[in-house]
Amino acid sequence: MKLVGPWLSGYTRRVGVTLNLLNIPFEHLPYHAYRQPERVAAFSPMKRVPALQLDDGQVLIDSGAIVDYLDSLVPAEQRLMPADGPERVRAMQLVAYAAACYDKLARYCDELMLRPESHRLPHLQAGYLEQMQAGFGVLNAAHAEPWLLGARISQADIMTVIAFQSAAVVMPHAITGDAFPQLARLAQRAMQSTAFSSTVPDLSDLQASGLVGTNGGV
Ligand SMILES: N[C@@H](CCC(=O)N[C@@H](CS)C(=O)NCC(=O)O)C(=O)O
Repeated sequence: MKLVGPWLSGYTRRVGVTLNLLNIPFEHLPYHAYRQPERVAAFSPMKRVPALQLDDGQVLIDSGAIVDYLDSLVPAEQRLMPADGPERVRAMQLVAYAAACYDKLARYCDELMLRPESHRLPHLQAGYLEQMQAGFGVLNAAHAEPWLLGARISQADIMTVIAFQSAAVVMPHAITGDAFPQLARLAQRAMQSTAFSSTVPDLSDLQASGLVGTNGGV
């Protein structure tokens, strides 16, 4: 399999972490949707990442659809989403909150990356941050031990850790471990696994995208 997209893209990282946790080998093609659109287009006609090219040549898009497919490749006891019942509903809702936080972060980042400072709309950016804080608040309160659903790691942990870590890098004064201590602990626990630690975006990639300054700050 070939995974198209950089780790800077949290949705791509979601698929990378899933492949790692499920022990599915893959080749990583870290093409950037905005900086290398033609390379991305060779796999993904809408020039979006992630895209996953299967060994038979078929290309899947959309991280949610991709991780659902990947779960179908492994035995039930290894899957990263509960099959049914209240646990599945809870997992789906936690993933929905985490993905919504990431979506707001992506809009905020688009403002930083694509719009000249003089054309940015401060009330939009403040609104995105407020929505993120509300979403992270829900996830912070939902925490169980050691993972969000209890004993086993799930897609809820993957998307939550990725959204929280990404937001903490872009907004280090607002999205912090002090404000969301359970999420900070969850991220620390996840980073003990190479599934997560091997998919951290390069600082140079963040700088090239204008998301952090050259000293690592915003
Ligand atoms: N719902 C999609 C969102 C994918 C997405 O927003 N990808 C971003 C990078 S994180 C992208 O490719 N943006 C460029 C574009 O949409 O034109 C998923 O989960 O895969």
